[in-house]
Amino acid sequence: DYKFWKTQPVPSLDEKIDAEGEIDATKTPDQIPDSPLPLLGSFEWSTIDIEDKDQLEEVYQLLYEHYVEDNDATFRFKYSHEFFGWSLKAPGWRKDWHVGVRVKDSKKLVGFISAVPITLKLNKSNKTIPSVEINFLCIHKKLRSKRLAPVLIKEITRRVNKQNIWQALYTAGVVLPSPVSVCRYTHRPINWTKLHDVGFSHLPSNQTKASMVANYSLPNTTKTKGLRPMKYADLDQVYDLNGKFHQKFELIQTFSKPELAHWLLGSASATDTVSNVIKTYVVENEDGKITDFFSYYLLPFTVLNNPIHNELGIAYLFYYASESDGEENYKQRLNGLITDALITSKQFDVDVFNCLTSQDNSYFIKDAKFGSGDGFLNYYLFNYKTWPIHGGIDPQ
Ligand code: YNC
Ligand code: MG
Repeated sequence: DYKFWKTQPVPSLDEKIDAEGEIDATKTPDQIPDSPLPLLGSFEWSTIDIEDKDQLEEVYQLLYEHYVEDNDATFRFKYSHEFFGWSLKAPGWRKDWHVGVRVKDSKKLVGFISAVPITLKLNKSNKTIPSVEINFLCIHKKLRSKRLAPVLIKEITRRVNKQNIWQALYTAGVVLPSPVSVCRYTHRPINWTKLHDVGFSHLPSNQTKASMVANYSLPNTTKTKGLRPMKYADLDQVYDLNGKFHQKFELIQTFSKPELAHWLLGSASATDTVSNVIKTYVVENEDGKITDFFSYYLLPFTVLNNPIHNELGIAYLFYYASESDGEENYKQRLNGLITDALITSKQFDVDVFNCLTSQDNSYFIKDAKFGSGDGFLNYYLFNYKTWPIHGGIDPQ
């Protein structure tokens, strides 16, 4: 019955939304307490310095063992140190938004929650909202159901409010009051045999293993003329293309150029370092103009209790944009681009390529052989109500 969520500025599940806007009356940072809520006697607050290798390793270990699993507890998200750097050190990041809870005596890290700054934009009402994205809420398995999560949520809220930010975006598999949008996960097998071995994909009774492998086989080379990895020098063009493309969606994140560089190249400034986490490709035409781009991030699963495999390579479709217009034309273009995304992902040991039913993904999901998964992702806004959103939205 949502004892905690009932007390928070979020719409209730049965609420009829009749107007858009903030839920709580406007406050100022000086009305917010200067110190954290007290924790139960045996725990203490601990701001995590993720630039310190040992502390980053502690977050890694906590999430490696206790973070999100699939419904059957066969797989668990495996975030790498590099992935944390990418998602937690976005431009404008703050150390005090990496909040830990430790056991007082042993100093063991048993809880975590994080925020990074983002800018939300509602295109219908043309409203821009400085916000945060909340991620990596995690509590040690032995300390579950002790109402620690609400304490972590209230503490991150306090720290964010202190910076004069009053709205947040977050996603979860669980249903809470109240989703602003719901997307379904879809999966495109790349290495069907391995997916079958670990129990991710099943053999339909009217098929053979060989016919499944043949069905999902992909060429070795990409088809779109002018496709190549994105470079820092492409940033200005990609920025314009992305900005124009996103105008059609109802709820989007807007980016500064350093932010876009961070999210698409793994670094906010020019660098030769290639990210192992985020992969972005552009299409450059004969005149040197960038006409399309796509990106995906790599986030493996730990395979739990399997004698042969301990990791599953997974790519997640991230941002993309295309200049092509006319529905048929655009649909074909998108299909070509996504097929190329699948092909490029093979070199990164990807076993399955995932995407959500967000953005314009319905244009290619079926043709590119993505199948519906059993997982859903709910999108939430904190302290802001608006009508249900279709498509658009951060694909994370
Ligand atoms: C969840 N995922 O309903 P009620 S996603 C939010 N997000 O409250 P307890 C959640 N709330 O129903 P446990 C939640 N899961 O009484 C549960 N809750 O109102 C609510 N799992 O607390 C739940 N990571 O401590 C209930 O539960 C209350 O010990 C119960 O801890 C929950 O990062 C959890 O799935 C999820 O580690 C930490 O199960 C634990 O079970 C766990 O007794 C595995 O909590 C990992 C996992 C969640 C991933 C994510 C987004 C989090 C968003 C949090 C909300 C942010 C609001 C905005 C704040 C900033 C505002 C500004 C400005
Ligand atoms: Mg708890």
